[in-house]
Amino acid sequence: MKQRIFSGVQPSGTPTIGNYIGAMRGFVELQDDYEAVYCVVNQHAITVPQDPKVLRENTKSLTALYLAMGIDPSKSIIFKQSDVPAHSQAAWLIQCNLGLGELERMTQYKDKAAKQESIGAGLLTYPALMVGDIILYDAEFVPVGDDQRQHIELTRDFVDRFNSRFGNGNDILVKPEGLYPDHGARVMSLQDPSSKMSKSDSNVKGFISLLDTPKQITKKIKSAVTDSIGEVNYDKENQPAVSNLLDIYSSLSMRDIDDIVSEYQGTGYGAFKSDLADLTVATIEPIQERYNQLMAGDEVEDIIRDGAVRANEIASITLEKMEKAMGIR
Ligand code: ATP
Ligand code: LTN
Repeated sequence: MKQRIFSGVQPSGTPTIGNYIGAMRGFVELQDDYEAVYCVVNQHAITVPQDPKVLRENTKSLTALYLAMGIDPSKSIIFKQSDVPAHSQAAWLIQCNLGLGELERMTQYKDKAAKQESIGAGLLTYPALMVGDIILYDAEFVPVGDDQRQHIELTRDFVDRFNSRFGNGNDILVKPEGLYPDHGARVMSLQDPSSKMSKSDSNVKGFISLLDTPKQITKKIKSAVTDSIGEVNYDKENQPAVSNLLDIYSSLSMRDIDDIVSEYQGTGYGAFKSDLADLTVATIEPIQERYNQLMAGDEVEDIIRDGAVRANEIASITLEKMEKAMGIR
């Protein structure tokens, strides 16, 4: 039997090349070796304010992008989080076994809370929902970007705690491991190399979305911040912005950073940026073609419906085990 993997992306906007390089590209490769479950985590997205109409559209669009990238519903389960009630049910059981201090220490919470005028309680308890996503499917591996390490560690701690509190010597829940890419696990904003590229960034120049037009992509890369040194070098300390562009270049071309650096010696940033724009467009264009076909038909809705049935079957079994162990069933 194949080992199981689980991962999720929030429909809080359109995925960026950061999401693609850091996580989603890997989903496609992994589906041949693992039994893969990929979720559109719409309940996570509502931890910050969302326009209901836009959220519904982004949810369908993200599902179509998963498919357009090459996730194959005959191999993997693709589903929408809110279609499987076990996620919110498990999140409650999990919250009751997590410490407030643990949740307050999460850097994603601190970063996102700092950007909100008023902070919803769900933003703090968000990791409970994420722990639930992973453990409900007995996932052994979770492919994610670097920013999720702390949440994966929390999941591992939770599993140990739950098994020792309620397992009577047995392991009820499976302890997962994070799978992080070797390169591109943390793609930074094109406008600020000290902050993570994020699809919900209010400055759209900071990210490239998978649905940006070739013209927008080229413009965003050409106006990406660099520095006054004027040489293409990989030096995260002194040239963080150029190093970020090199990371993106290397991840998309599968070429070594050193090789790229030597190609652009003495040429300034112009040719380097222009080639990076072409490379990005060439990566994204075929995805967009399939995406447009999918959005024009009914297939996406059918796949979401089928995914919900398959996901419910697995998740309800784990939920029942948790409820029995805790004495509420
Ligand atoms: P939001 O802006 O709403 O917080 P996000 O762009 O940070 O969203 P998520 O949907 O939360 O993205 O993340 C989906 C996956 O993409 C996760 O595995 C996450 O680790 C990964 N990821 C997100 N941003 C980056 C990035 N800048 N570089 C590499 N991986 C990333
Ligand atoms: N928390 C993640 C998204 C996410 C996730 C998951 C990732 C929600 N549930 C389960 C992997 C497994 C984020 O903010 N990037």
